[in-house]
Amino acid sequence: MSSPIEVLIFGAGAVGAFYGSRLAQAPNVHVSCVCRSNYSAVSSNGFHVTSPQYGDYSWTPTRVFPNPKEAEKSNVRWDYIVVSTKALPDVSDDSKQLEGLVKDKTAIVLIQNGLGVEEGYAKRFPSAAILSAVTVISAAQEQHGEIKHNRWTRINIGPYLPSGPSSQAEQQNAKFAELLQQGGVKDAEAYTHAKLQLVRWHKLAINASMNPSSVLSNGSTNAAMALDPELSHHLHATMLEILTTAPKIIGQDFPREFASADKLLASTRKNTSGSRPSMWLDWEAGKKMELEVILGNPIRIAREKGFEMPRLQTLYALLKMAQTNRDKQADGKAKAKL
Ligand SMILES: NC(=O)c1ccc[n+]([C@@H]2O[C@H](COP(=O)([O-])OP(=O)(O)OC[C@H]3O[C@@H](n4cnc5c(N)ncnc54)[C@H](OP(=O)(O)O)[C@@H]3O)[C@@H](O)[C@H]2O)c1
Ligand SMILES: *[C@@H]1O[C@H](CO)[C@@H](O)[C@H](O)[C@H]1NC(C)=O
Ligand SMILES: *[C@@H]1O[C@H](CO)[C@@H](O)[C@H](O)[C@H]1NC(C)=O
Ligand SMILES: *[C@@H]1O[C@H](CO)[C@@H](O)[C@H](O)[C@H]1NC(C)=O
Ligand SMILES: CC(=O)N[C@H]1CO[C@H](CO)[C@@H](O)[C@@H]1O
Repeated sequence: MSSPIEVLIFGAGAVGAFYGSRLAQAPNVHVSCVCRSNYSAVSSNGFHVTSPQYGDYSWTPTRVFPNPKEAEKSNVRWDYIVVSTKALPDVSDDSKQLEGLVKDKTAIVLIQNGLGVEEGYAKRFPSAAILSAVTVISAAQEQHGEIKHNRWTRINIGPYLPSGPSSQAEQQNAKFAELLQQGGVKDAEAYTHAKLQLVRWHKLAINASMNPSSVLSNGSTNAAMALDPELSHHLHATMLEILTTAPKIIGQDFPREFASADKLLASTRKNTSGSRPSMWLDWEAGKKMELEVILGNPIRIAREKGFEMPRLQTLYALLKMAQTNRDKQADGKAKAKL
């Protein structure tokens, strides 16, 4: 048999561990992980996944590392390094962590929300293929190594090629989508650079409108916001701002099958199950929100091309200051205890 395809998952949280466990089912694929807080649990017991679609199963990664340095010492030549940390460029530049791991022919796969997540990797590793992926999965890691897949598996992946085609990146991109399919993810699909960027902007129309608005209105559910006349007007206008700016930046219209702002809001109104955006959950937990990739980067990317998105800019400015104030207060409280 030919030598196995070596995949390294960097940031084995809910998303990374779920897709890692699926890739491991494809023939002749080895999947290893870099874990952080969950290292000891995962290195002794592996992962346990519960899923309405794939059932309950255990998954033991080929190798488990406590940090990237240990992964480097293993001397494995990684075919794919999957990055599935939360994208927090204002907190840490995770691309730096991959130095020493990216070799000739290593492709870097980014499974992260938001916009502009690729730039740091493309700058640091100019000759590596960067594959950009967007998922709609709902999953959570509720305890060390315990992955709860709730619903949805769809993942779209496209080579990040802002300066023109590359047959190597396109080939690696198609292969990665095929491995996911072989692992049972039937709706994994390979896209072009432009179409994948349009997917990112389209997803942003939901996240960049709903998430900050939920936090700024002190934890409204998506449905409550879409049902309130003033808030619904605000969400609609914010979505339109994003959906009309993106095609001007990318130079291509949204494919017809992508839902309009009206449709997105109509389906949100129907779902009264009480779900709140993950940004609200992060805010409540006192964690840093994915503010830069959901709000800051899109505003800056548009501005570089001469476009302003004033509603988005307002949400960004207010929320960023709210986070700064919250963190200052928390620091103050921590110091007072000492
Ligand atoms: N969960 C979902 O349903 C969902 C759906 C769609 C998109 N997404 C997107 O997918 C991305 C990942 O989300 P997630 O829910 O999987 O987050 P998560 O469960 O918090 O996973 C992130 C993982 O990365 C680890 N990590 C971070 N920095 C690390 C480092 N320097 N070294 C080693 N490990 C590191 C974290 O370890 P620690 O525990 O030590 O912090 C954690 O295990 C985000 O961009 C998110 O927006 C998530
Ligand atoms: C936000 O809501 C919580 C309850 O979820 C409440 O305790 C808190 O006082 C509210 N904060 C503001 C500023 O209204
Ligand atoms: C509505 O949201 C809930 C919780 O996020 C989810 O369980 C349910 O499947 C959603 N319903 C529809 C119709 O999308
Ligand atoms: C983005 O929106 C999706 C769909 O509403 C949601 O599942 C996800 O948690 C959101 N992501 C963030 C970072 O808030
Ligand atoms: C030991 C430890 O910190 N475990 C963590 C495993 O991952 C979940 C979800 O990311 C955390 O909530 C746990 O604290």
